[in-house]
Amino acid sequence: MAKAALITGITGQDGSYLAEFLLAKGYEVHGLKRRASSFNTQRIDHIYQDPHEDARRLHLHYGDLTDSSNLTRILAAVEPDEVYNLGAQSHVAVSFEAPEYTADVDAMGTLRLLDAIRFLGLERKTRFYQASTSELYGQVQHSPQSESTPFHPRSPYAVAKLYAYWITVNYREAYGLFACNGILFNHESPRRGETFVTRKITRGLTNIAQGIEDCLFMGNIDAQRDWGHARDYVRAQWLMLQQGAPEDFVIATGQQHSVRDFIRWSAAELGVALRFEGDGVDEVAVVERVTSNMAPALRPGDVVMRIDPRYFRPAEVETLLGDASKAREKLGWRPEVSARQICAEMVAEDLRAARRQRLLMENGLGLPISIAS
Ligand code: NDP
Ligand code: GDR
Repeated sequence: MAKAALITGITGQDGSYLAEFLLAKGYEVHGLKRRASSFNTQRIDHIYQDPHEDARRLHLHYGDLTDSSNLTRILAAVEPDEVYNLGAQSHVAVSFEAPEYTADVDAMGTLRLLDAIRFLGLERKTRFYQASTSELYGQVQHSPQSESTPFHPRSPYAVAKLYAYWITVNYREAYGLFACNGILFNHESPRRGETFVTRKITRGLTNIAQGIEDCLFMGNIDAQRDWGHARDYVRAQWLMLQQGAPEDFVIATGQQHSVRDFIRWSAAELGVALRFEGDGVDEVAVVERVTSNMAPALRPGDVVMRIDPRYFRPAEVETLLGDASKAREKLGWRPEVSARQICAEMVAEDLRAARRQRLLMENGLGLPISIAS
């Protein structure tokens, strides 16, 4: 019998890669999808299977982490071997604007799922993965951060995820549930949401290079992150649920770069050398040289990035760097893609989209795309 998995957040970056990964392993994959006024399944359209096909192995269920009765009904119907709780209001800056909703989905949503598993008597059958985060470390107490580094969350998102982390540990200790926290550091891909910093940069700069936009407006470009590839990280999520006993694991590359580095690399992928000038809110990125035909709209002296304080956060996480030794030793996991390679892959994808958009616009068929975050 094929194993069955339920993925909340299947329409998101990680959910789409995990669904592909589990289908390739022969799983029956069930996904929770939110009702929206327009289609929100673009990331999984390529693996969609028609509900009329008898042999299909991907099933989507309407649902929401704020709705217990619906979660209970889906769990009762699917009786999954594995649950991956990836669904979340996942944007840190947005969590300052919608703190209560973020807590409801990210903290209470996790409790609702765990308690539904218990209520249905599935705690001996169903293994549970919780999408925990390096944001738990927030104001970091020690570097690099490992499973034993103390937490100090710095946003409503991180505080909600702290509750989710501990309720996962609690259901493991109290009820013997096979439940694991993956403390994942930032991971990116061409499927990354457009308002997260890496995708905002690759999409913004490719649009600017093609003459679709004029300038990228950024927040704190001194922030330092440990960026890995989402495809590498979903493999770690699965590995955690295949162990003999449930444990929590840090997943990271152990390499750190600044947002400014990511801007510089993205421009370099387009054959554009940038110079950063000025300080603080007056800092700008200026084109120094253009050495390719990928940026026909740019000339030396053009300003392609400015700072806009609206993108500063009320409390910032300045620096994150992970120590994934435990995952390396116990899971045999290691990252295969570097931050620089991820940047190249993202720029290549976004350049294709920007060129398409420019062709449409030149033929009177398209409107400029907004790069606001
Ligand atoms: P995304 O923002 O790409 O995806 C989030 C998913 O959650 C989407 O499918 C979204 O649905 C769904 N969702 C949002 N609100 C609800 C709700 N109320 N009920 C049900 N589903 C909901 O996130 P990622 O794929 O990047 O991240 C996956 C998980 O991992 C998240 O929990 C995130 O917090 C966590 N995480 C991510 C890291 C990263 O660097 N990517 C690092 C560490 C942790 P819709 O498509 O309809 O919006
Ligand atoms: P993060 O990711 O907050 O780490 O959360 P994000 O890409 O949003 O920000 C990373 C850093 O870049 C700085 N920054 C900007 N960020 C955005 N979004 N837009 C900007 O214009 C900008 N300018 C500078 C931020 O201040 C920050 O320091 C992500 C999410 O996926 C979470 O769900 C996950 O838990 C963590 O990663 C690990």
